[in-house]
Amino acid sequence: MSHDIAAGAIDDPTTDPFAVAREAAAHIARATGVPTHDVALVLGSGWGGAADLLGETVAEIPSHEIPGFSAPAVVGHVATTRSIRLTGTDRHALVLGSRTHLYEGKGVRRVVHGVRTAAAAGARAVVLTNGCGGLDPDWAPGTPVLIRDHLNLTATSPLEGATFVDLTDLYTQRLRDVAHQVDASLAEGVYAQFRGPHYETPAEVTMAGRMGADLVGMSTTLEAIAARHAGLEVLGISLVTNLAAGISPVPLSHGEVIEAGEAAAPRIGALLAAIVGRI
Ligand code: 8IG
Repeated sequence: MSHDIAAGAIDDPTTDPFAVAREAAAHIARATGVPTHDVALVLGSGWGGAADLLGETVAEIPSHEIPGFSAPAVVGHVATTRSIRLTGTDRHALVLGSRTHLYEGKGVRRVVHGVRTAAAAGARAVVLTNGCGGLDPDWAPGTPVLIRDHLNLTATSPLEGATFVDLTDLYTQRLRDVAHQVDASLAEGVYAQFRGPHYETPAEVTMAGRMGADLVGMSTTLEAIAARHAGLEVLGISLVTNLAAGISPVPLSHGEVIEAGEAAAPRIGALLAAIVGRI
């Protein structure tokens, strides 16, 4: 089938990744019966159930069947893509239940394929969520934090060639204001993306803090850049699932991440539903 050829070839330099994204959007429209989506969400670590309160799930499809998408690599991630009709509206959210991480080694095009597909599916805004380490000892595991700006420490970009994109208001003030209307107490922070998959050393966390980071993680910044390039408004929300290495007296574990996500699920689910309803 033609979409398999395009999907397999997304890393081929002669393939247009935006053409694969259009194919993926066409597949989603066909498989969900929803011709266009209005907003998209990417669910990171700890956010698995957080979209359940958005509205009625109209369709749920295995993500790996969509052209250009690959199977999830992280335990605790959900490998489906859902179309949800937002409660009380005729608008639809496209919920990507997992993401491809840079550390998987599949290339940057795959990392940002989800947001490009969301744009091709008609979305005007994307909510990028993640689980991350926090540098502020006051942010207990389970604290949601709005991303105000980022440090892309991956030494790469999703954009190819002379594609100069302004990132001054990347995590738009407008959407952060919307989030603050829902919860005025939401903290904001600067998110630093490391390549991973190892967590940082305590020295690297100190470095990130001196460079201005409040949050450390392994996702989001490349997707945000690609989203802005594709014309999407971006809202980023991190769930602090652990104190960053050296801030916490105990070593980091993925189990702790899953636990913090489960404990925070009701709060972040309600938060997400209220925010997306107002976007
Ligand atoms: I969840 O402490 C989660 N993801 N880089 N550091 C990095 N990524 C993370 C962390 C963390 N916690």
